[in-house]
Amino acid sequence: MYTSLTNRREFIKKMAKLSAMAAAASMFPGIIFAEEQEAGIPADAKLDWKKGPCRFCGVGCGILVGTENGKAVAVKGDPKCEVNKGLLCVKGYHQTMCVQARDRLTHALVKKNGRYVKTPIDEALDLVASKMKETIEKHGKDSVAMYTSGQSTIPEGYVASKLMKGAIGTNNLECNARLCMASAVAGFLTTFGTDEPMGCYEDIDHADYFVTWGNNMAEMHPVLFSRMLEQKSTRGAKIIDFATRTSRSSGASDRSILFEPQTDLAVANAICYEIINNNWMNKSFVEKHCNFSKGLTNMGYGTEDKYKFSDKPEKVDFEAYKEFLKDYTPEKVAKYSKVSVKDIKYLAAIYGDPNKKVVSYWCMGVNQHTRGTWMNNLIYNMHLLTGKISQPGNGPFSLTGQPSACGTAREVGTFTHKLPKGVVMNEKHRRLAAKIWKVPYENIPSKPTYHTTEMFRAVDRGDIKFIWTQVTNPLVSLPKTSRYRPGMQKDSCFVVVSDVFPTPTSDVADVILPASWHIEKGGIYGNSERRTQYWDQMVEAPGEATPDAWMTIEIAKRMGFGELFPYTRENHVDEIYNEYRQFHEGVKHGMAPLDVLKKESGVIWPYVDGKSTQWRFNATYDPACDNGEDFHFYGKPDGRAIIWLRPFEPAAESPDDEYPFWLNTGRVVEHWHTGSMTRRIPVLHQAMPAAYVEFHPDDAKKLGVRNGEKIKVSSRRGSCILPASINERGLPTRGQVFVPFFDENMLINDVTLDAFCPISKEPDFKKCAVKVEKA
Ligand SMILES: Nc1nc2c(c(=O)[nH]1)N[C@H]1C(S)=C(S)[C@@H](COP(=O)(O)OP(=O)(O)OC[C@H]3O[C@@H](n4cnc5c(=O)[nH]c(N)nc54)[C@H](O)[C@@H]3O)O[C@H]1N2
Ligand SMILES: Nc1nc2c(c(=O)[nH]1)N[C@H]1C(S)=C(S)[C@@H](COP(=O)(O)OP(=O)(O)OC[C@H]3O[C@@H](n4cnc5c(=O)[nH]c(N)nc54)[C@H](O)[C@@H]3O)O[C@H]1N2
Ligand code: SF4
Ligand SMILES: [Mo]
Repeated sequence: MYTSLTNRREFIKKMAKLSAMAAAASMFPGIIFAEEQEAGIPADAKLDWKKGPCRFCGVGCGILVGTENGKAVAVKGDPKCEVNKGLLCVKGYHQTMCVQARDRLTHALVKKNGRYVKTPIDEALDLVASKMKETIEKHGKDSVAMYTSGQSTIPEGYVASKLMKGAIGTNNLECNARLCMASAVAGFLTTFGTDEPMGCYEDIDHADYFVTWGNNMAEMHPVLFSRMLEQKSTRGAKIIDFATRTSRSSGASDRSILFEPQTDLAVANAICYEIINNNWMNKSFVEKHCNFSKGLTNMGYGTEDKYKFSDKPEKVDFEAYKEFLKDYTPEKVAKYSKVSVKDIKYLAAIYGDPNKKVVSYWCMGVNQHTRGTWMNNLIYNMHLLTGKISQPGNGPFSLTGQPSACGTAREVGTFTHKLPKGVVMNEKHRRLAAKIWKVPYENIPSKPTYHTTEMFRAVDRGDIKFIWTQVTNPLVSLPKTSRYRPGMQKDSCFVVVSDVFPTPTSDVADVILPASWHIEKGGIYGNSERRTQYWDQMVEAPGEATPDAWMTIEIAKRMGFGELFPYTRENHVDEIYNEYRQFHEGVKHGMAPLDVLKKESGVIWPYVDGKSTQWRFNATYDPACDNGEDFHFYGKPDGRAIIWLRPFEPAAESPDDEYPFWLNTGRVVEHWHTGSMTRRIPVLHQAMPAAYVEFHPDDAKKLGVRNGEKIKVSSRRGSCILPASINERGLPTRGQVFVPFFDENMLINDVTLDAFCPISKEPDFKKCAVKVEKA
């Protein structure tokens, strides 16, 4: 029933009557608009349509899934969902096709004498629970760990946290969102004292300029990008792509400005220098609502085995800030950023013009950065200095990548230091969690243990002896997998992997648990704009595949914690949400009740008196502002946001004589992360069958490299052989190569470096030094 990609293109050509949105969509081939979706569905089909969020990215498009005889046979965009208004991208439209893959995990597999043996799920769960218990008895609570995901649903994250932190009493719970938006969180907390964006997608309808800071929205947030294109074609809004690589986003932008990797720190400071130097600063806003602070510098890159870091921020005055910025005149910065003085001044003038509304967007270029927290702070600086924040069309907007990075990883808090409300270090927060979870307060340890990279280092060292991964594929997605794969293969650690397909991670598992996929279970996600999205189970899961939350509950029961997990299999999503919601009552973070979530295509929090709060910290929109001022940054005790003095510091590893190229890694529109799902969707796999290494044509010429030629990319850590790509999807700057990480046959993370931002602990997948040679 799905239209093929070729039919689809034909169809696009034939489409004459286009809405403004569809017109924008048709400018970009990754987008599928409503009429076309309908055309893929036979007119006589009697389908039962159910709503939910898309399985894939953090945009959080609403989908409608059409089922017939218990099978999902069609997907279309939900026209009622404010996020996408009926639009979808290629991944969204074809998503349910992955469940038809022949190698779907339908039964538990237990490794016996080196071979996987099909095992009844109850027996496999018995084994997992007894191993976990035994390990705790022998080696203590901190010898067991769970590693989960920003793609876990809210109930899944919630029961994982309750089991690990509340019942067992260890903070060994992390998730892949550490690799993704930890720097965004640290940025929010350091600048505003409270997490998540203040604005919402409606900003797109009001902004005059969109500045993207090293991300590729045309491929990674395609439906939002098409909303921006719509504003470009209807209102003349402008898109400025500021990046280290020419991508599809650059091609569709009004201006593409390239910079040398890592130097975004310096350019942001130069923009602030210009804002102040030209008297573009919004003085009254800064005087009323901001403080200035500086923190530790030269704090290292976390590459040592056990890395400890604690910052001691120091308040400074405006004069000190002005003095600090003197190192960042456009002339000085142009020299090493390779951004011209003219372009720096052009960017500064956009932020500085009081009559223009600006939204900044960023994602992994800024977050996966050894100074990722600083880079987040610096983007806020530009908006705070000009007062362009928390108003329709004006604001810094940190994009999330995964469908529930906000809802689950950040709000439920599946990080070592987090609780559903607040952090483990805070006694009040521990007391609240203990009360709602009905566990003794003393159960919840007050010290964080391992962040992601350290967790896998602890597995490698033998300190963690049991690890359970859910909804993530770390042996493809971790940095420096050349170290962590052998670590996970050691006999010292019992490895449990829950997935829907076999992966390079399940290859090293002692037990593989078969999970139900998205529409085969109910769930709740939270997208980039604080929108909570509910869906019901739509089809049955195959074989003994089971919802992740239910498997966690079954383990908890088998470990003797049954009383704390009194949920029913049929209704556990609702029951868990009702319990979880108690953590977030009040004007600052109130969440919508279930009946509202069930009715609507997503609801933005804070949900107060039956209404969503679209712009936080602005008294006109946000009932939590209570200091009598027009703006109130209530995350900070004095209600003021912080403008940070954050210098430029070099990357952890830079090109040198032996390894002369930068390696940048990332994604393509067709594939989702490690490709486990999208490579099993025929149209997506055919459209992008294999990874590649992308060269600048000048570098390719110098090296005599031709398209398709096999190239060995090596670093100090490992190597990977890939076909060369020149003038195809994108174009790195000279001296840089780019490799997407979706292909498990070409593991580029064997090459990447596990250096991280010392504040957020998020690794820098975007920069390390490599050499390239013909293989
Ligand atoms: N199709 C598709 N969409 C996805 C995903 C997917 O796998 N596939 N994944 C989702 C997830 S989880 C995420 S996190 C997002 C990621 O979304 P993006 O961040 O947009 O994508 P990436 O390809 O990871 O990052 C590429 C960008 O990193 C920038 N970069 C490299 N070095 C630097 C630097 O030093 N500074 C700055 N500022 N930028 C730099 C480059 O300019 C490049 O544009 O995508 C989400 N959407
Ligand atoms: N080189 C490089 N590496 C990177 C990045 C980069 O930019 N460059 N980006 C990093 C970022 S931002 C991210 S977010 C991570 C993502 O890294 P991962 O989370 O490791 O990647 P995914 O492919 O999303 O893994 C999700 C797994 O869950 C499985 N799955 C799907 N649905 C379900 C379900 O309902 N239940 C269960 N149990 N399993 C399910 C899928 O089959 C898949 O194997 O990668 C990081 N790694
Ligand atoms: S833009 Fe993201 S949420 Fe929307 S359809 Fe595409 S993958 Fe799904
Ligand atoms: Mo991500």
